[in-house]
Amino acid sequence: MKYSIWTFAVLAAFSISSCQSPIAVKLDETGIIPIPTSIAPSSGGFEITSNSSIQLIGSGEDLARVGGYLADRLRPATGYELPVSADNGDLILELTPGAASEKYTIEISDEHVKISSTSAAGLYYGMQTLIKALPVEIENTSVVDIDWTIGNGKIEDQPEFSYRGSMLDVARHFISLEDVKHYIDQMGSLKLNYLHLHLSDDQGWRIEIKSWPKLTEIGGKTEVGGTEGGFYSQEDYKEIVKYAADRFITVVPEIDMPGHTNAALASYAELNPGVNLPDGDFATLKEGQIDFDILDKNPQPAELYTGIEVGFSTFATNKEVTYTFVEDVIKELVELTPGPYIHIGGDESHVTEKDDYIYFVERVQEIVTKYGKTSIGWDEIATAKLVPGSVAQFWALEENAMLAKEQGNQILMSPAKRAYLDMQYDSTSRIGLHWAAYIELDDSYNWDPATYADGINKSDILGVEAPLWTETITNRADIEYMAFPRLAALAEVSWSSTERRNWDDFKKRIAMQGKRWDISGIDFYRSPKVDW
Ligand code: TNX
Repeated sequence: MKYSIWTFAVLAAFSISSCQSPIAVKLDETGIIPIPTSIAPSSGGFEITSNSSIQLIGSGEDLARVGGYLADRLRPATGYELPVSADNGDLILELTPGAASEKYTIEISDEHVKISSTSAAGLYYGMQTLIKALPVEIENTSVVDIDWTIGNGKIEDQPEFSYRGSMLDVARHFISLEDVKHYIDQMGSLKLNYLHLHLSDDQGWRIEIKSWPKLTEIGGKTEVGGTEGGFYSQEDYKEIVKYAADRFITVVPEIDMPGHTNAALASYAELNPGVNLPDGDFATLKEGQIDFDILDKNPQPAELYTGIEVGFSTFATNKEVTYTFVEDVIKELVELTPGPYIHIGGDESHVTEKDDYIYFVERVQEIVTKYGKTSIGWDEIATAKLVPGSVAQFWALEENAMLAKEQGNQILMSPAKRAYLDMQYDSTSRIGLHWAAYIELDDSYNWDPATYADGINKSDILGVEAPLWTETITNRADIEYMAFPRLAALAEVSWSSTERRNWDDFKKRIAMQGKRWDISGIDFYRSPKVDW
């Protein structure tokens, strides 16, 4: 067969031009989640090649760490060396002067990709965006032979809310250190920045407290269903805090009280009110039938509880030992927790008298303040007088959110009907609860925190958090099935403005994200609302 000179000329011209500007998916047609503030595509594209390298402009440990993450994310699938240095490179991370903010910019041209921000956190978020602008094959852990191209253009991005969180309930079913780290990785890739750990509940106490060792010896032994529980040693907890902090995620530890405390009540008899509430029927006892004084002095420890009912336990709010205990616990937690918040729970204390509840919440807030931290509590705490700056986490009652607002306090938005990751998708979901709602993917996406509750506006809101309660969740597969894809939807609710968000567009992007999850072995729920 003979080729004319023209065939070669055309081929040569094509390969020269494709070498200068490779064919790339347009920047605004990639599957970036959360959707950035603005994406301005331009013609042409950038290609990562075997000659590429990463340049760090600026100084500091955090910058070097982000540079390392970028190399770690790119090396396995490209197979390229991608050296990291301060000298030169076509993949540039630049720390710019100015007040640290989470805002970042990415410029992509034929010659280079440059991510700039005034903070390492901003560069980290820019890096996450860059990864999602690359072909999905980048998620592979072994070499894939394709062109690693990105469309040219400019991305400018900054978050809508400063608190973008998720909660893991490690009390109902204990979650291993490894699985928590895996979850933190996913959070980081979605630009979430607060991990709330629900460390104690009726079914388990999961954090070592050296001054009250029976909390974990006894209270940590079991979990829902009666299987073996577990707890984090202080060293384990520090490891979680560090792993999260390295990914710009702040840990918020929660000790739920005065209700949801059966595990502590089983560990220490003296924390119990006079009568053993889970067994004794307090309401039906009549005067003279029981000597309250004697019982008050000799309370029995509660039995360990492995069911999933709520609202039956309470600390003795009228005894000083309770406050000594709470102070010891908070003191140790504060020493382990560099972040600003301590979560004091406060939900569903159905067997605590209203006045006792208010007295308790107010005293515990004072203890948190004394140790230099800010308290967060479930929305019921707004029925008490809130310390200035403390936060009410809205989950159920709008009137409680209003009480917080009226006191001048901010609200963290976790409406159960939208943000709860433990709610079933529909009646066929293999696990999950549905007391608040069935939450399909579009339900978790299509809401606006700033208009969700009457009277609660954008300026009243600290941010958004997606809680994963674990009554029905026992392992990593269960976590993934409930959290993904909804966590990605909620990450976009917390990061991206309402104006930028669009369900039809999200549907396309989440389908691309699904391909990434498939490659990295994350077994997400294949919502029928999406063409995966
Ligand atoms: C309500 S939300 C609770 C939790 C349960 C959850 C299950 C909240 C503050 N309290 O104790 O685990 O429902 O969906």
